[in-house]
Order: sequence, then C-alpha cells, then structure tokens
Amino acid sequence: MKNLKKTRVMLACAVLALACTARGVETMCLDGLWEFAFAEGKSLAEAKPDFAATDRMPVPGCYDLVPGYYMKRGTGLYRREFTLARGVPGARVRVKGMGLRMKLWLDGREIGTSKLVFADLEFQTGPLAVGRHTLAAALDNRLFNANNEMFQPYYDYVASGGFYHGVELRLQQLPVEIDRVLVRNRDYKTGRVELELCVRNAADGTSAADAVREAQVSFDGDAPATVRFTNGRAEMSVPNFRLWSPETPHLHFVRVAAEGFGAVEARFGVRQFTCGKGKFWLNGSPVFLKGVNRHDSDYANGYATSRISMWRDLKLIKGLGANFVRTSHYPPSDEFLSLCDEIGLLVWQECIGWQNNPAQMSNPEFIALQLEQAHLMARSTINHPSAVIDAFLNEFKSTSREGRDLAAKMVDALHSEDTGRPVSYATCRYVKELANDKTDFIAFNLYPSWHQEIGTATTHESLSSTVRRRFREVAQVYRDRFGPDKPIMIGETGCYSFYGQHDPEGAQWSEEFQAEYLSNSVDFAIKDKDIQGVAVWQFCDSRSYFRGGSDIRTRPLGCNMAGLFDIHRREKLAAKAVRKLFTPSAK
Ligand code: ADA
Repeated sequence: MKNLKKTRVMLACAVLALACTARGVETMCLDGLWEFAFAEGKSLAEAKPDFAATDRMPVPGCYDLVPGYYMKRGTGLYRREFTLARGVPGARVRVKGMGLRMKLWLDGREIGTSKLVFADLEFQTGPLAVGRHTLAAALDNRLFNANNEMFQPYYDYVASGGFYHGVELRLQQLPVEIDRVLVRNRDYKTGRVELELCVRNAADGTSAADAVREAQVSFDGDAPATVRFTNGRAEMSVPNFRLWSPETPHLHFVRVAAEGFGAVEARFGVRQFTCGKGKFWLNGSPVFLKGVNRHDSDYANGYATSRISMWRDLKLIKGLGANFVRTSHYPPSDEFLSLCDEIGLLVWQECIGWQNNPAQMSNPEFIALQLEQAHLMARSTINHPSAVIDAFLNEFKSTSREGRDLAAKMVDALHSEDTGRPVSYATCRYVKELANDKTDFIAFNLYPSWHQEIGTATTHESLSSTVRRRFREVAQVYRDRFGPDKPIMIGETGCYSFYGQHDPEGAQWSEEFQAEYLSNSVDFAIKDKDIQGVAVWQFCDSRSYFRGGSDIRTRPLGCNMAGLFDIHRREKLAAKAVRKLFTPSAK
C-alpha cells in the first residue's frame, strides 16, 4: 500500500502538466512530422523502436483518419530525434492524450507504457546528456473484448490511434526543483488559497515536497512576499482577488521562486462550487446548470482537435446561452480546460467509460487503471476554475455489486485529491440503483419516447406528456430515495436528426422532431422544482463505432446524430429551440 501511495504521488505529480509554466523547468515541444510505419493487425507487444519507417505522420494527429491507414487496426510506429544544447539531471516526456495503448522508448530504452486513453501523461527519462537523442513510440488502436482494457469496442464513440494533443519534453535543470504549484481554493469570501509545491528529484522524479521551506510568492506581478512552506504547502489570501464565474471569468497568476529550487508560475481562479439543500451553489449563490455534452472530436481530425476548433465549439456553446459543458465520456485536455477558464463555462469532467459491466468492474487491472485515471484527472486540473465537477464511468451497471464497489472507490479517490469538487456519475438505472450513496449529487440520463417508452411519440401531445411524466417520475424516485439535500440534474436527454432533413409534421430523424423533443425535455428541466441542471445529448454529431458496435442501424455513416449542430458545426433547428430556453431570463 505504502509503495502504491508513493508511486501514485510520484505519478500524480508526474502528470501535472497543467497551467504551470515553470521558469525552472524548460519545455521543448516535440510536435511536428515524425517518421512513421503502420503494422496492420500487429500489437504493441510486437513493436520495436528500430522499425523501418515507410512514411511520416504529424503529431498531434490520429493516424487512422489519414488516407492509407483510414479505419485500419494495428499499431502505428513513430520516431523522431531532438538535440539538447546542454545535459540535464532529469526530464519527462509528456503525452497530452493518446489512444489506445502506448509504449515509449528513449534512445532505444523503454521508458513507459500506458493504457490510459485521453489522459495527460508523463514518463521519466532520467539524466540526459548534451547532443542528439531519439524518441520512439508505438500506438496500438486494435479493438478487442478484454476486461482489463480502458477502451471497449462497444463504446458509442470512435476508437482512434494517435497522439491527440501533442508531445513535449520537460527538462529539469536542477537536481531538486519545483516543478509546479497547485492552487486550492480555501475561502472564496476572503480569497484564501493554499499553495502546494510539487518538488521533484531530477534523477527519478520522486517527490521532495519538504525540501522547500521558504519561497518568494507574488500574485499578478505584484512585489513578492517571503512565505514559509510546511511539507510544500502554505495558505494565504490573494490580494485584490476577483471571483471567477461564467459571467465574469476572472483569472489570477501566482509566481513562486525559491533559491536553489527554481521558480514556477500558475494561472488559477478564485471560486467555490458546492452542493447542498437540493441545489448547486457557485460562490454562495444557487446556479442552474444549462449546457451540453461534448465529445472532443471533429470529423477530419478525430480527437486531435485544435485550439481553434475547440474555441469555435465553445463560442457555439456559449451562444446557446449555456453556462455548462460535460466532457462526455473521457477526461478533457488541458488546453480545452484553459479555454473554458477563459471563456467562462462550468465543466463536468469524467474518467473514461461507457456502460461498463461487472466483469470489467471486478477486473483488478481495470479497477487500478480507473483509479489511476481518477487521481490523474482530479489532480492535474486543480488550477482550472472551470473544472467544477469530477465524474466517472458513464452509465456503468450501477445496479451491480461490482459497480457499487468500484463507484465507492472512485468517489473516495476523487475526493482524496482535495479539489473541493462534487463527485458523481451519470446513471441510467433509476429504481434499482445501488451506487449513489456516496456521491454528492444525482445525474440521470433519460430518453423517454426515444430509447424507452417506444411508440409514445405518435402525437405532439403524447410525446410532450410522456417526456414530462417520465422525467417527473424518475426525479421523484431519487428525491424520495436520497432526501432533500442532494441536487438532482439531467445528465443527458435528446434524440437523433439529420442536418437539413425536414418534415412538416416532425417525422422522427427530422430537425423538427428533434427540436420538438428537446423543447419538451429542456422546458421540463427548467420548470421542475427538483431539477437543478440539464446537459443536452449532444453538442454536435460525432464519430461513433465503425461497422460494428452495439447498434449499427442507428449510427448512419458511423456517427451519433444527436447533435444540436451537425458534425461540421452547422446549426440544426434543435439548437434554436434550446437557445430560446437557455436564455438568461429562463431560470
Ligand atoms: C447514452 C450514452 C451516450 C449516447 C446516447 C445515445 O445515454 O450515454 O453516450 O450513447 O445514449 O446517443 O444513445
């Protein structure tokens, strides 16, 4: 247990690539065109760093969306060189999201493997000499049923191989150095925060938190003050602080410098998001969460979404009158959260999952990977004020003992990172639910007259009454079960439509039907006495399973067509309907 705790702290500190730019730690961007070869059908285990390159491949990027490799399954082999102007006592290779399984080599020596799809990962290199070095990687995108895999073939989102948001090298200059500073909110009324210094031994990346006893701390470029740290932590108030909220996304900067240990900077926000009395509270005021689920993908680049494509999506989401986005169904990138900090959106982030079953949730490796991802996600996003909710395992079998047990572990793991964020998961199990005892709020996914109560959408009246009746019934189940204190929200609702397809009486799959459907479900959510938030399924049409998966008939062209915008972000009628309901005066 002690070793697991030590490795976990090391790893957790390791992946904190976040909004900390370190004057001490220097970063070298390794994005660009890498040597490449594709071993069709081959696994990670068969990969070697000295492969014969037959092509080049951009990083970041998803290789299975590139002609010649489109939708092929196997292992992509990558290699590139870099040159160091001077030797360093230690470094880490940072991978900002990858799929689906990865192995890394530096100068022919294996430095790490991972199955943590989408996670922000770092791998120790040890001391590096001046001169040329070679980094090689293998990325396996094969799909197969195995209970110890994080990405399952039936997930309703496309499986893709590649580096999603880039690779960088973090060069440590000093034998013991401050790598990052985490800023935890302690009191939004007084702007009180706690700083945690992530201090590291260069040689092996282990934590040396208590090495720094005193440091110069300055906020927003003000004159520094001398602060004493205990075990790498110290509490203080941010001078002239301004609260962060979607309406006023004020951000602050802190710089920490310690003689002989380097210096770091971080961007953060002062805010508090809590649950209680049946409501969500932001900075002491009740807040209704109105937003969308968003897959971090686009048609051409898959999960290798660019800053501009993310910003465009966020503008479209804000343009709906939304204050909230759920990162369905995997951890968001650091870049995405930074943009949400800037634009002002509350973010529900979650660990990867989708309708996971007891066989997976009782598999020791699956459990360990989920817990590791939970710690990484929670800790690596502490400095992002937009990230207000930590969640996990969308629609897992929460009526099972295995589900209840894993959920309890995940809730504890996410709480243990002391982020101050409420924790829960999106359920679709209602009455027989077993796993919501420890969560801070309830979120249920419901699709009346679409996934359930088939045949009740025949008239406008029957659709409206069925949708409203079912939502009320399910909300009541949870209110009766968990009492008045736990807020209840709708984690997903929606239906499918084809962009540009219309029908005067709203035939299913027409834009009119989808707009009518969401007008009913979102209007219900806004008017209901218990419901404290709604996340529409989904922001835009997205790539889903390809020639396979659990329901090939309802995924035309391999896409999930429930978007308010189509896959090219063209607006559907449903977006107009939702915008009308999300306008500020609505609730
Ligand atoms: C589920 C699931 C979503 C998507 C949706 C749908 O509730 O959580 O990921 O699959 O249904 O489109 O049916």
